[in-house]
Amino acid sequence: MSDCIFCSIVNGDIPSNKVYEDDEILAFRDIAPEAPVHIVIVPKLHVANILDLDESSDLGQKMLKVASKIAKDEGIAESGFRIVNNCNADGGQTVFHLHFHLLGGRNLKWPPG
Ligand code: IU
Repeated sequence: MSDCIFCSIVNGDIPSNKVYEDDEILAFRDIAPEAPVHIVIVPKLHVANILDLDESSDLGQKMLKVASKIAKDEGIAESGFRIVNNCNADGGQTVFHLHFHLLGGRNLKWPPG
């Protein structure tokens, strides 16, 4: 999608601090981190949010597996981490290209605000 910021990051028009990439998924460090480790995991395919994920697609599962792998690589697996998906206005979604946040490196409070 031409006016989507995460599509521009995926296609390289906007630089990002990449931590993982494969044929279907890109992960990069959040520009406004909320924790010492804050990584955004996105599908390369433009999907607006989790509601638009095709039922037959295994993309969500693959994104979660990537999140776990990155948590191990970043050294936060043992201490603990959180995977977040914000969906639509009340969920706090600001970028309408599906993404999971991987947060860790500090004691995260519950519930989020
Ligand atoms: P949200 O769940 O849609 O609110 O998350 C969007 C995130 O994308 C948010 O944490 C931003 O800081 C982050 N982000 C980014 O990492 N790079 C960007 O160019 C833009 C947003 I725009």
